Amino acid sequence: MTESAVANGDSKSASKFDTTFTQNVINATGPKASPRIRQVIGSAIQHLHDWARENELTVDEWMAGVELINEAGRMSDDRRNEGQLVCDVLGLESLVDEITYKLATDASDAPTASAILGPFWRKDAPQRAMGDTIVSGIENGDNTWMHGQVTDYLTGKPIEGAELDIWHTAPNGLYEQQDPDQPDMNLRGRFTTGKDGKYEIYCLRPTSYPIPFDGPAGKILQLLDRHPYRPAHIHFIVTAPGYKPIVTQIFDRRDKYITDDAVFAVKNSLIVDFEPLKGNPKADFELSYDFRLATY
Ligand code: MBD
Ligand code: FE
Repeated sequence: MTESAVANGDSKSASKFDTTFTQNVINATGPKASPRIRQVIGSAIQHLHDWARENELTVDEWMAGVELINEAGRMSDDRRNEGQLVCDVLGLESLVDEITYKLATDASDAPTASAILGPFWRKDAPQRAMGDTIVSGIENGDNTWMHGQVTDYLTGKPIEGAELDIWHTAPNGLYEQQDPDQPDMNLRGRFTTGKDGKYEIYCLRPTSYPIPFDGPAGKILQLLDRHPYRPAHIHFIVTAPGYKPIVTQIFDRRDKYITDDAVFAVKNSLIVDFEPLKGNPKADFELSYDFRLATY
């Protein structure tokens, strides 16, 4: 390739190169490959080849990438999804979220916006009674009374039987599965709304925290001269019979990293205010937040 091809930064790279070789690779796809596989992997091969050509990728650079992928695999188990974390720091999980949930816009009368799942959700979090706390064994947390309503976004009607699956980090910045000192399933729970669609949960006002940076995701951050912090956030999966599930997060407006999330997940409509609360012996902060669901 030529210097000028690099310099003018033409992103429609397919035509810049003699791609007979790339076409041969794509054309090796057999007749039994499904149309979607043919399309998506064929396109991935095209982009990968163009990317290698555009950057005149060296053997050492390519091998460093291979090693990074292998290391992510070695580190991953059911407590840690390093491959997902690598995608997160590259913005890929947030991009796929954006592509998938076009309906969930930032308009205030739209369904609640989605946000990425991240690597720390666990299935089968304990079912808890409405008004219970998800906090156990933590003395130094900002206890918060979180409450609101789950409604149908079109009719405004309360949704009975909606399940809120909630999870967040401890003040030390760790999810329970990362932290041997926390009880199993701490700071997680599933709550089901009654007739009025209302919920209340005692949780903590979370803090900003660094995503695990002792592996490939951290290596990428370091190479790019980036920090590993996420703004304080609480994760939710909200489901209800007959409604589209929402995977989302809410973010603390006053957090230092609110405009600088290491995994690019913040959306305006998901930014919330924790208000100081007086006269409740169980909490120092109040957080009011409603979830609006869409039918299929
Ligand atoms: C997290 O806690 C998280 O929520 C995401 C999306 C990525 C890394 C760590
Ligand atoms: Fe998280």
